[in-house]
Amino acid sequence: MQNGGLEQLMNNPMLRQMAENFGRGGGMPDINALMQNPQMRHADIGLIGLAVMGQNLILNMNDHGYTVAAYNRTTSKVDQFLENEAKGTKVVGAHSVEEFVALLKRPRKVIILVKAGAAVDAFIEQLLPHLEKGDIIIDGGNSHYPDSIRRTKELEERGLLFVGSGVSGGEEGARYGPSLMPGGSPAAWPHIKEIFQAIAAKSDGEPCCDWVGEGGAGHYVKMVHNGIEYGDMQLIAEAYSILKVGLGLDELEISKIFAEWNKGVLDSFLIEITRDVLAYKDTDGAPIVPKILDSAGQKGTGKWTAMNALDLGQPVTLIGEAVFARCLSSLREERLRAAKVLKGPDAPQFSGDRDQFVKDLEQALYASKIVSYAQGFMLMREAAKEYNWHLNKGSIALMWRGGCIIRSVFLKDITNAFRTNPDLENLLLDQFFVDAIQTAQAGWRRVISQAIAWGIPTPAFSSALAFYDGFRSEVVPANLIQAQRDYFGAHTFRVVPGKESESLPLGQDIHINWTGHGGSVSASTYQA
Ligand code: 2AM
Repeated sequence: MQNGGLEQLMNNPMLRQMAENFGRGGGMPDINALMQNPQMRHADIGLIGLAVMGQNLILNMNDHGYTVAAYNRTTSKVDQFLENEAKGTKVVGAHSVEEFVALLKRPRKVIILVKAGAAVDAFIEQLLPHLEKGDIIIDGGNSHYPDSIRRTKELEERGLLFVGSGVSGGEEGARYGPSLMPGGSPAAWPHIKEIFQAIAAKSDGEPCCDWVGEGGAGHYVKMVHNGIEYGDMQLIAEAYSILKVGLGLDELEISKIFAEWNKGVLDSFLIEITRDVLAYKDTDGAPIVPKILDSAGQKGTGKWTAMNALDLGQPVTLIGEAVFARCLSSLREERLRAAKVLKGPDAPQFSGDRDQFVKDLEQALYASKIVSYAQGFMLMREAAKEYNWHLNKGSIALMWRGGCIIRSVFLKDITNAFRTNPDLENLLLDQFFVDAIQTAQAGWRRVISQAIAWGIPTPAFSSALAFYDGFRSEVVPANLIQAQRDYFGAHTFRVVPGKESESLPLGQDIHINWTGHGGSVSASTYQA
C-alpha cells in the first residue's frame, strides 16, 4: 500500500481510532493487519471511475447517508477528489483495487463507471481475485447490452452477481437524482434496491428506479431510452423548422410558443430546454441557434436502437428516421452543392389562421410522440421475447418519468396505461391514447400536408403518421409484393382466409405459373 493511501485512510475517524489502538506503543499501525480487520470493511458500496459522473454519483450516495469507497485507474484523481469535491464527506479513497475491495462490507457492491468496452472488462478482471461468492459488480457506464448479457453470464458462472445499469440524467442527474435502470442477476436487486432507489430521481414521490429484468435488460432499456430521445429531439427540430421556414417566425417568437407548449400535453424537459435554447442570445444580442452549424453529431445509441429494430423485425420507424436525419445533416458539403441545383416549391407563404396552425403543430408533435413511444415499447416487447426477459413496462415508463432526458408529464399516462393493463398489447390501443390521437389527427394531417406543400422535410412527423395509417390498416398492399416475389422468384404466397378456391387452397404455400412458361416448381432457382 502506498503512503498517500495510508494518510488518506487515516482521515477517517473510525480508522484513526483503530490505528491508535493498533499502534499503541507509538509508530504507525501495521496497515496489512488493519486491512484484515473486519471493522475495516465499513463502506456500504464502492465506485471505480472518478470522472464527473462517478464523482457526482458518489456525492449523491454520500448525501443519502451511505459510506462510499472510491477508486480510479489514475490514482492521483482519488486524492484530488478527496481533497476537493469530497472534502468533509464520509467518502474513503483507495489506491489499489486490493485496498478498495478491503474497504467494502459484504456482500461487496462495486459500481464501475468507466469508459464502455475493454475498460469495464479490465476492471472486472482486476476485481475478480479479491471478490467472493455473492459479491456484486455493477456496471453503470454506457455499455452495449450484449456485453451486459455476456458479463451477467460470466460472473454468475463464477458465483458472483452482475448488474448492468442504465444511468441517465447527465452530471446533474448523477448528483441530485438520476433515472436508474438496473438489470442483470435478479439476486442482486434486494442488496442494491435501497441505495439505488434512495439516490434516484423521484416522480410523485416514487423513485425513478426499479428492477428492469434479467441479463442485459437494464442497458437495453437505456439504449431504447436514448433512441426515443433521438426521436423526440428530431420531432422538436422539425416543429422548429416548420415555425421558422413555414410561418417565418424568429427564434424568440418560437421560444414563446415552446413556453406555451410546455404548459400542456408536451410538458417535458426537452421542450423546456428548447424554449431556453431558442431564447439564448449571442454577445451581439442575436439568437445563437441560427449561428450553430447544422451538422448533428451522434454517439451511437440511436443507431444501436435502429439496428436492433431491424434485427428483431420491428417497425421502429421514427427513431430510424431520426438517426438518418442526423446522417443527412452531416452531409453538409453535399447538401450545399445539391441546394444550388435541386429546386423545390416557391418560398413558403402562409395566409391561414396562424394560432390554429400552431395548435395543430402541437397536436402533430404529441401524436407523433405517442407513435414513437408505442414503437419503442413494441421493440422492448419483442426483445423481452427474444432474450427471455421479464420486462415490467409500467416500471420502465416510471423510470423515465424523472431524472432523464426524455422525462415528461406524458410518461405518467404511459405508466398509467401499463399499470391499469399490464398485458396491454400496444400503447396505441390504450383508450387514453386512442382518444388522444383521435383528437390530434386532423391537425396532424394538416400540418404534414402543409409541410410537404412547402417543401419542408418532416421525416419524423411523416413516418409517424405513415406508421399510424399502416398499423390501423386491415389490408396493406403486401399482397402485391407477395405476387411479385412469386412471379420472379417462386417465393410462394398464401391465400386470404375466406378467399380460398380449388386452385388456391387455404393454409398452403402456393406458387403460380404466372407466365405460362418456366414451370410451376416453387424453388429458389431464381434468387432475387
Ligand atoms: P482515468 O482517470 O485513469 O483516465 C472516464 O474516462 C473514466 O474511465 C475515468 O475514470 C478513466 O480513468 C476511466 N477509464 C477510461 N479508460 C480506461 C481504461 N482503459 N482502463 C481503466 N479506466 C479507464
